Amino acid sequence: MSTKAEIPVETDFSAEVQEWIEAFDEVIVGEGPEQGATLLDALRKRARQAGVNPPGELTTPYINTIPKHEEEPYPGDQALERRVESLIRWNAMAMVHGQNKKDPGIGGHISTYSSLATLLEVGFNHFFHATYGDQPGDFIYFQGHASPGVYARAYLEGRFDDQRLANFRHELRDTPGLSSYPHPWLMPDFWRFPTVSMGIGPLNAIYQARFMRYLEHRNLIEKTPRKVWAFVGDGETDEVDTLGALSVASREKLDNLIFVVNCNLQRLDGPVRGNKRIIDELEGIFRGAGWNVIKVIWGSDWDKLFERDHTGLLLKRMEEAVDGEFQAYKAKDGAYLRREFFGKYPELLELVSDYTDEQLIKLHRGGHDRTKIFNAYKRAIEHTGGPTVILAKTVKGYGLGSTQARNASHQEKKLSDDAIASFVHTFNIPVPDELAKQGKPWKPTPDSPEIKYIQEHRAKLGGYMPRRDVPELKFKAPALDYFKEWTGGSKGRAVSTTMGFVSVLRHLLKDPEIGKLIVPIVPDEGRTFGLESAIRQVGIYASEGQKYKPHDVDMMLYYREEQDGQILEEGITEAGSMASFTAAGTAYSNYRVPMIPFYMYYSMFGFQRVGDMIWAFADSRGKGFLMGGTAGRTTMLGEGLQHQDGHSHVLASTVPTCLSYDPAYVYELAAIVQDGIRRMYQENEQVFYYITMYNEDYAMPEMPEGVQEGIVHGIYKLKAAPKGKATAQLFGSGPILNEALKAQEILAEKYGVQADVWSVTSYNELRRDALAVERWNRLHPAEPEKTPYILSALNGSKGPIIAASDYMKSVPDQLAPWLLNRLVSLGTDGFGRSDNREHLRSHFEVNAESIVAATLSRLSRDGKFDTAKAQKAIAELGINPEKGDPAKA
Ligand SMILES: Cc1ncc(C[n+]2csc(CCOP(=O)(O)OP(=O)(O)O)c2C)c(N)n1
Ligand SMILES: [Mg+2]
Repeated sequence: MSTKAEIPVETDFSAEVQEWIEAFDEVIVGEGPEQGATLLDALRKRARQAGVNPPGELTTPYINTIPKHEEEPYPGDQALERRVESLIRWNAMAMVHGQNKKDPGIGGHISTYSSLATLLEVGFNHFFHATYGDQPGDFIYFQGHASPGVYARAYLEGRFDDQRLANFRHELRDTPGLSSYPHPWLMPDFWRFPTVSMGIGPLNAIYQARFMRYLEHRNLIEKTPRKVWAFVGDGETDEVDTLGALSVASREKLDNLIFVVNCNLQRLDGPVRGNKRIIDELEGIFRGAGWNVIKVIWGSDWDKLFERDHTGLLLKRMEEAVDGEFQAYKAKDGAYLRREFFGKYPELLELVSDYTDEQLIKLHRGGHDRTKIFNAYKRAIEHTGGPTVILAKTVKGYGLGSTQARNASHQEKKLSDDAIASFVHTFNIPVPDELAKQGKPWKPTPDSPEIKYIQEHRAKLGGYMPRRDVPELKFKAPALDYFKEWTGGSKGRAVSTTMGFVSVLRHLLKDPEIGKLIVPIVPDEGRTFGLESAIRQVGIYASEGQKYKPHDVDMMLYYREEQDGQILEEGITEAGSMASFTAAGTAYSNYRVPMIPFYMYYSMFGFQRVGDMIWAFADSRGKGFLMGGTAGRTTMLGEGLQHQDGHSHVLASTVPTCLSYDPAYVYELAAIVQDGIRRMYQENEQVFYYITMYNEDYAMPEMPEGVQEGIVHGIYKLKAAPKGKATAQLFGSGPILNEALKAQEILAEKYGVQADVWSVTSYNELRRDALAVERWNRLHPAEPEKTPYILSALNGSKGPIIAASDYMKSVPDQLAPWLLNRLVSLGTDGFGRSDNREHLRSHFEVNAESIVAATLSRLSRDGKFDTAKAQKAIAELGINPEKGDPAKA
């Protein structure tokens, strides 16, 4: 047992507190630490009873965080706002309902918005700024499935007419449609942030808030009270993406970030936490991660009951009930609630004895109570030093009669006539009878009090939301000449394309015009790519600067963190890095500053790991460069199966706006980057780039004359057959181009076969061009045929084509339909292995010997080379024809 003397004494307590401490010490010393713990536990419970939330506890009682006596009165006209909200509810429902009547199966959702309506409306009327002076306003990430409500508000505001609503999920008609969910690609004047893939919205919102700070700290935008609001489903919090970056927000003290979790207790199939309470769980998680948590659980009409209850039983009963029960209370009637909830304790039954069943069922949840929501939002925007989450308890399918709080609510698209009648009655909708019966959208005239009210409130907040605009940018991209150090070759020095890229990047960072716009992003791979010099040059962004003296401070390339640092060193999070890339790549619209992000990462951990984030980036009309480092299944040596990427180019080809390149030489890479900046920022094309870069060192040649066009289109002839006319064509990409060049020599010297060598920088782009040309030809049979770029480039070159790369065979195979000669693809299908490049290339059959063997074998089958000689050559080249297939190994 410890003695009093052993307990270290805190001296800075007040005398009064000191007495308490001494008393506590006595207990520990006299009765042992267990008794100390019991005492603490008792005190904590006592504190709770007295309404004191002991600091350090992760969950608090199941009541509103803001007590009634601290509430401010609601600043708006509640009755009028309720009417407006009812009209929006009506129109959202009528739009989805009508569309499904017209076109069964077209889908749409009514239950998500019905739970979210008040949470959004309080924001639209009192909080969401479209602008701050001449600066852009707040950013709102809407729950994707609540889109019908957002459209219905825009309809009341006069932004959409009846025809536009009639085109909900009818996007392919002559007039503009309304996309199913928030998609900036489909509605570029309206939506800013795609959110419907669960988890992507909240993750992007966190990094958006941080990127806003980054731009402020770097003096690229003005500091404003601008907020990022993310409306998140409670079911959506199951996604690791939703909760995985919470600590970023608290660490970075993002008080410009507000999450509102719509806790309607349900997801698609059923309850989110039937056997527990999701609000408690989320409170613990967010609080533990350092967020300011505001719970909005009960509506104002419960306040009276809490005041009446002197037994503490009401709270006790609430904390006994689980979400499955809370859901059932709203799916059933007042009698059920009385029996099952209040009925457990006679004192509680007594508490509501003067309430009718009708009154009981109308007891509101906090997320449907304007005053509670207003106060929570107000606290959230006033909170400083960190992010806030509002956990708002709501009812899924609120007010939708027999659809309310049912497990099947989420899928509900159409209401019965009875349900419509009850809807009109519940919300007291002033819609004319005829339209009500037909379930048709309706709005009052522009001079009605409802419309005037919302117009005035929006005008006060700077205009309509959501809205996306793109300012005209006068951007002048550097010409190719600007990169002459890199197009000039490495003068015999062996370097990698990665090293080449980093020096191109450093050059860009120094540029007096566009240098400040460059955003290098890296997930803890800076050293892998040799970024140390850039770290020294522009520093790593650290919102609080560098509070410590780095151990390597006396070295030239020390680890430099700065409040205005330019590099985003994200730590080990490809998803987070992608979110930063998204914030930076859309800054041209969101902040009116054309930031140019270069996100460098292990190519293996890109498209296949965060592919959905990349898809959302494309939907967002993002611009920038994804730089897939340590690329190639055989060039990335040693690391084995999980690191060696031989397929990211296949995946890149699936994203419509992604232009992907696999350059072999630094001059190719420089030409692609130059063209990319021009196309994206000067010509304002809606594309982005994926460029693979490798870590194999070799001498980089000087850029030959006249190849710039070929590089950006995807192919050019690098080296014609050494002696006379070629009878075979060798395609190479990335470092495997060097193997093709070696093969060209072996073929000529040992086997007397002449071959041309082509550098293919992008099969994906060549295929897209060929598909577009083919489509045009197909649709214009009477016109002279156009020729795809690949065929004009080849210009009648003779002989089979042997295409080798460090990527899967399906990459070159994409061109097969258009090539006039037989294509033989060599590639890295199959799982990687840990070994050196020589063994890897031999294993995957992409080395020079395999290219030679493939060429001779093809020529012999075409009757252009002796078959016995071809067989013998395979042995001479050291290839075992009976070895296992690497694609299956
Ligand atoms: C990544 C992903 N997985 C699955 C879905 C399909 N889905 C759409 S809504 C939904 C349930 C949403 O529940 P919740 O987040 O609680 O939102 P609520 O509609 O209840 O407000 C699911 C599973 C999706 N959109 N995205
Ligand atoms: Mg839900």
